[in-house]
Amino acid sequence: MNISFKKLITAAAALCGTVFLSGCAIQYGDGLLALPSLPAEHIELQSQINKVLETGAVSAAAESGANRQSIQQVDLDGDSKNEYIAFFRDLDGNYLIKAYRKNKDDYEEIGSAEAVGLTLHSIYYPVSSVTGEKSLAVCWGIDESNNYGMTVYTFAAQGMEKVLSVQYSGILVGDFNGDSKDELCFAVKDQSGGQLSLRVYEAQGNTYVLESETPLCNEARSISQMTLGRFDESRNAVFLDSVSYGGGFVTDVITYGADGKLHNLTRHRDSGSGIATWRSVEVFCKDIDNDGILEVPKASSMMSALYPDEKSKLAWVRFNEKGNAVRRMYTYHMPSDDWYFLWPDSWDDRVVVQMNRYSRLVKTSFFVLPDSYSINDLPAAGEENTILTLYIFSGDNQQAYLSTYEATEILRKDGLLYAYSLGDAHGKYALTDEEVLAAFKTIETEWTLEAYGG
Ligand SMILES: [Ca+2]
Ligand SMILES: [Ca+2]
Repeated sequence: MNISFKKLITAAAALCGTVFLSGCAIQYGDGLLALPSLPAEHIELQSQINKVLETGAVSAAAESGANRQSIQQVDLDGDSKNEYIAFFRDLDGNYLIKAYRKNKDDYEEIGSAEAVGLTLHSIYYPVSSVTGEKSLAVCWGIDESNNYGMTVYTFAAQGMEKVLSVQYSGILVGDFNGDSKDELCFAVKDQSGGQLSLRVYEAQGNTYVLESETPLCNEARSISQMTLGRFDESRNAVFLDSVSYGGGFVTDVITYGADGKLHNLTRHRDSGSGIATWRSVEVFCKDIDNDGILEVPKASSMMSALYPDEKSKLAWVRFNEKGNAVRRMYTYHMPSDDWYFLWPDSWDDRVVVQMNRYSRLVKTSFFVLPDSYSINDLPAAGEENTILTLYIFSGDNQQAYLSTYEATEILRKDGLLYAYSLGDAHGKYALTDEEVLAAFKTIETEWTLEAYGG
């Protein structure tokens, strides 16, 4: 190939704008980014890609997940040199996947597959051997109602081979059992009864085999989040947060027992209920105390029948291998307003919450109950009994509100001003300014640190 022809291809590729091999990815839907020119080493790859594009196919990119480029470099065989995987959609609307390996200056095609899917949802490269070989797992949207299918391909001398196809409601790819290979953990729904279960496949040789399966709790209706993390000092569990039948949320915590089988720590052994983890607010499992072990939030207030806002008071518990819950702390969680408050130990059940929403103000009062009171004449938050009031001001006159309520600013975020005021001292229930600031947390800032394996 002479120089001018190479230049021509480079220019053509830049016009098409379809190749990107580094972090500066073009993502369809996220805006097109024109490449001024391609690195010389990739020109031969571009000519392979162009052969596919000349058939009328277009490049395709996954709509979610970490691997969203239409051409991806991955070391599939563990020899520290990257292979290249390209995704296309052909004239008939089918997806086309092609894999290439660099061979001196050339790129040879090492595999090809066609697939039918409504959308290209996400792409994973699970580690399939202890020497670092990877397979390709492609997730497809198959209908409009959050049902997905995963197709898994392995790479061997004979090319790219489809070894597994699973329909699922939730997916997590990670090293669950600690053998340095990634398991494929699917939440699957029984088509007739609607029962959800966790199904774990593991890599064996050049394929994946169903290793174990166990049902989720009866209440679990649809998966909201799947997380791989530790449930005690040394052992992993898959945590599945689900929307509950009848409203609210539940969590299944599933680990490997001493018998090597999956065990669900939160599902009642006899009844199948997961009510021990139920809460009405949309809050999912998390390492709430930052000690490396995940806790599960559950509704906890003794007072929620009398004070409806108490439903947002959560106990964060760990489940041990016998399924017994151990409480770590309480929080007051308002996911709709992006904040929570670490419930002081001294407050126990003697402090209750009332929230009032106005057009430009949300006011949350924490106040002390008297020693005795009548259920027919419930105490309300007032000047005498309030320990702490949290405010969220919105709109234009936030500074004026701050003065009016004699409140102290905590922070400003997304056009909102979070503030507080302390009530008169209430003995052991009283908080200092420092304690308020240490206990107040915003939710969004923490979410950005979490990986969500959806
Ligand atoms: Ca593993
Ligand atoms: Ca923890």
